[in-house]
Amino acid sequence: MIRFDVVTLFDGYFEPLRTQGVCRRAFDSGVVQLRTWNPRDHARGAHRTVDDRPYGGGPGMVMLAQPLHAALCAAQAARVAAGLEPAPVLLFSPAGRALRQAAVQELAASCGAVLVCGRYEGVDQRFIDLHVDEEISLGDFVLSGGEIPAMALIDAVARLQPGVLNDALSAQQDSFSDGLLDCPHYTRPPRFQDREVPPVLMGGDHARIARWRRDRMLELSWRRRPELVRELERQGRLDRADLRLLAELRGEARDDAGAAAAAGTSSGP
Ligand code: 9D3
Repeated sequence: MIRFDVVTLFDGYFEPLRTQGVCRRAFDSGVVQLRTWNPRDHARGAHRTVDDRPYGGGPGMVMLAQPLHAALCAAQAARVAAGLEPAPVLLFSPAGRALRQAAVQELAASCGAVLVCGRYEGVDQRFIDLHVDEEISLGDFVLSGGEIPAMALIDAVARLQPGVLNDALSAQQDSFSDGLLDCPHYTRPPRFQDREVPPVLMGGDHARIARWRRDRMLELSWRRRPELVRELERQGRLDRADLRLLAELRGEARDDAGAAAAAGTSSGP
């Protein structure tokens, strides 16, 4: 069982997780639990204010520390009342470290976390200093708040829980679990709009199929995400056939990329 407590001004975002797809199955079976906490329910005054203008001036609004603090304390108290420890507090923020599968896997093996969703220009720094263990971003693009990143994390964790995916192997064999992008996939029919399935996949030679898939993973990763290939190389996780294909690909790049690559000053495409 893994439990997420989400501190958010927009709890409605999280409803679809409970009623759709893989996450729904995880919630229905109880392996993932989700509870939302709205800072507005802990805000003071007739207007239940949750934000204010930034000291020092500037655009936008800043989330008040007090309603966030009260919502977070309520969430942690509820965890303790349910017999759990208080959980690590993760803040979704554009200034966080980008989420990666290694962190998803770590979280999937834990009792969960409190996820705090930022809105507006940001969150009063004193709340962050007091409570936040880690700041997480979804990547270098601008969203309107942390709710969608929080949903992305919950989805990524839920599908790793035992019994949630139809096929346990597909969770295990994921891209990123093995550090490479996935190979192309094909299904029926054998011919579509004059395009055929690669013959090796129709041949039934499982060793050849495995090698073809591995080669396509390496080739795609090397073309699109050369840093992934370099990381596996550094970790010594490439076999001799992998290294032979890479040497071929690098030879090709010399033709395309010209003198710099030929001089050995470039290791990517
Ligand atoms: C000019 C400074 N902006 C930072 C890029 C202000 C700002 C924009 C958007 C501050 C907060 C937000 C709202 N975004 C999030 O809360 C957020 C986010 C994101 O925008 N991109 C990727 N990951 C995340 S996690 C939370």
